Amino acid sequence: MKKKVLLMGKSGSGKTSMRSIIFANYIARDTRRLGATIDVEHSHVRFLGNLVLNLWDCGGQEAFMENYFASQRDNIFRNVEVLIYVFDVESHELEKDMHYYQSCLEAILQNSPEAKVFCLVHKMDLVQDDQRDLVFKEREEDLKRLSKPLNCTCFATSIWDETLYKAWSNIVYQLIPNVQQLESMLANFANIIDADEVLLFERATFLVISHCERKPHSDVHRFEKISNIIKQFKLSCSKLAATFQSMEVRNSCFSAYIDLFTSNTYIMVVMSDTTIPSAATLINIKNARKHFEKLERSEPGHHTIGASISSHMQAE
Ligand SMILES: Nc1nc2c(ncn2[C@@H]2O[C@H](COP(=O)(O)OP(=O)(O)O)[C@@H](O)[C@H]2O)c(=O)[nH]1
Ligand SMILES: [Mg+2]
Repeated sequence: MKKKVLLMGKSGSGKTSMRSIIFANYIARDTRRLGATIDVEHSHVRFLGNLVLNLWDCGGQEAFMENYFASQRDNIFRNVEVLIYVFDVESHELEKDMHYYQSCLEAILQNSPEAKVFCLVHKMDLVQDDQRDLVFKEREEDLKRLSKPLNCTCFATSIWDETLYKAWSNIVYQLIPNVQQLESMLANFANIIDADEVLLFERATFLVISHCERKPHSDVHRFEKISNIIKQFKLSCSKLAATFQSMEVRNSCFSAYIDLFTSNTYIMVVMSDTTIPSAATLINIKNARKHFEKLERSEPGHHTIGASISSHMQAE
């Protein structure tokens, strides 16, 4: 199942940087070396087995933009599932940015009226800490007003912290088939083993694709923080030619387990009953694996050979 994702916004706003960090294992520092994107760069990201994201990173120089709206209009804006529009929060040409955004929406409305629209107010790290909320709220209001009759979802992002993961997890979540079923299976599993919390991460990107919370937690940013930290750790493992497999963290209040799960996911289980031995939880995770594998394979009407081969390899 292929889904077309358009990544648009002015040149230098950070599109290629965020795509490289989420999907190509770049670290934030390396993005300074990225060259400008010429015209459209296509990449196919196999995500959760059958789901392939077809990312169109559209170079944002004005000459290209004009082209997208004229001669390339149908080609670019047809069959779009998701539009992600990136705004540089420090841009001095806000009006021009908004103008291009609106042209983009017009083309979407015409060619892919069902597309979901996301706006990222990006490079928030450049805004003073105590001003961020205010600046974002203002932009969000403007963007929502300008987007009508379409709805847009806005996120404040930066490549330098976990906000990038928050935004992309939300975006990708909208694209996953079977997501409700996945969620209810996860809730079921969490109940059975009496976990505080269970999360599923996509294997390559470490984006959170599903979670179940049975005990409230005060930090609403914890998922993105974990994605960010574990992804960094996984990358440093791969520099040593080692594969990150699992991890156990324990203190006097809880134990947390992160483990390879299905062919497409990692799982994290948080348990506050510290009398339950690790081995028991690890066996429970192992036993749940096959049920989740089955769900991944049973996507209605979309049995692809690639996905079944990778599930088979995982089963060894
Ligand atoms: N401060 C800051 N710089 C960023 C951020 N994201 C990207 N950049 C920098 O912005 C520059 C342009 O990024 P690039 O991804 O090439 O922009 P694109 O033209 O939209 O693809 C690069 O030097 C990045 O390192 C961010 O969140 N904060
Ligand atoms: Mg670029």
